Amino acid sequence: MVDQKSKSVITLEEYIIQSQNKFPGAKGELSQLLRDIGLAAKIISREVNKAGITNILGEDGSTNVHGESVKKLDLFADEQLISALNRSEITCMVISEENDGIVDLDNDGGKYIVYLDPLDGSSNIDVNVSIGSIFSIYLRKNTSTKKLSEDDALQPGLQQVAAGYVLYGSSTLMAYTTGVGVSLFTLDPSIGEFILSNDDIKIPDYGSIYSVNEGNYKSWPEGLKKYVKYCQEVDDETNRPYSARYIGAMVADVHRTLMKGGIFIYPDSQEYPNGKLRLMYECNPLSMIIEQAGGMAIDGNGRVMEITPESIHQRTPIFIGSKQNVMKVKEFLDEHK
Ligand code: AHM
Ligand code: MG
Repeated sequence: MVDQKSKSVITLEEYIIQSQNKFPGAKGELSQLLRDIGLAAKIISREVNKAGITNILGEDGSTNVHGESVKKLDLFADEQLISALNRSEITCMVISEENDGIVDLDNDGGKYIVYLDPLDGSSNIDVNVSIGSIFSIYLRKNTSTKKLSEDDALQPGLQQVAAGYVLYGSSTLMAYTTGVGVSLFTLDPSIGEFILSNDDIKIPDYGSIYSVNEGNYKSWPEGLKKYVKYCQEVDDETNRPYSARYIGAMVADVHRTLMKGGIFIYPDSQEYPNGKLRLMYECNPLSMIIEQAGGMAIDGNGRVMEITPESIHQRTPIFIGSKQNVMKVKEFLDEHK
C-alpha cells in the first residue's frame, strides 16, 4: 500500500512507480504496460464523451458532420489499446474481442500477453449508458519458440499477473490488481490524470442487489430460477427482497457489485449452453478483481480462474460478487443439478 498521508493527490503514474519501488529488482515492464493502458484509456474516454457530437456512432466508413470518415467506437478503442501496448515493445501478443485470431505485435523480446475487451457493453453506446474496457495480462509461456501461437496464451486465469478495467460512466475510472489488492483511480478531466481514490478496495461480504438478465428466465437452469425467487422473497433478517439492477455491460454491473455488494450472474442456458460471456477477456479479469477485493467468482461448479482454457474466445457461465451471495446461489445450483 502507498503512504497516502505524505501526499493528498496521487496520480496513476506516481502510484505505479511507488508500487514498483517496493519490489527491488523489478524492471518496471509491467508498470510501463499499465501506464500504456492508462494512456489509451484517457484517449478512449475522450472519444466516448464526445461520441454523440462527432457522430462517431456511425458504421465503418460513414461520414461525420465535419465530412471526416468515422470508425465505430469499439474498433477505435481496439486500435488505441493495441497501439498503446505496442509503444514499449514489452507485449508480444494481444488477443481481443475485436480480432478472430491472435495479434502478433512483432516484439520478439516482449514477454507479456494481453487480452482485451476494448469496449464492453457496446450495445449501450447508442443510448449513452456506461461502457468499459477490460484487460488481462499474462506472461508468455514458451519464450524459447520464436513463432507465437494461441497455445502461448491459453493459460488459466490464476496465471494472470495483472487485470483490470476502465469504466466510462458518470466519471471515468480505472481499477486494477497485480495480485496484491485492488486499486481504484478516477479520471480528473480538468488535468487529464487518473487520481487514486482507493488503494485497497474491498467488496462487502454480503449485498442485497442481484443482477441478471431476467428476460432469459425460461431457459435458465432450475437452481437459478429458484435462487432468483429466493432473492425476491421477503425476509427482514437477510434484507430481502433484494433490488434488481442490470445495466447490460458486464464491466459496469460488476463495478457496481464491487462497490455495493451483491451478485452478478450470466448463467448457462438453453440458448447459451456455455453462457454468453467470454472467459479470457471478460470473466477471468473481473474474477481476479473481485477475488482480490475479497469476493468470489464461480462458473456454477468451481472457480472461474481455475478453468483450463481450450480456445481464446471461449465462453463460460459466471456467478460473481459478494462471498455470501455466491455461496448461496451455489447451494441452489447444487440442490437442483
Ligand atoms: P459485448 O462485449 O459485445 O458488449 O457483449 C457482452 C455484454 C456484457 O457486457 C453484458 O453483461 C452482456 O453482454 C449482456 O448480455 P444480454 O444482453 O444478453 O443480457
Ligand atoms: Mg464484452
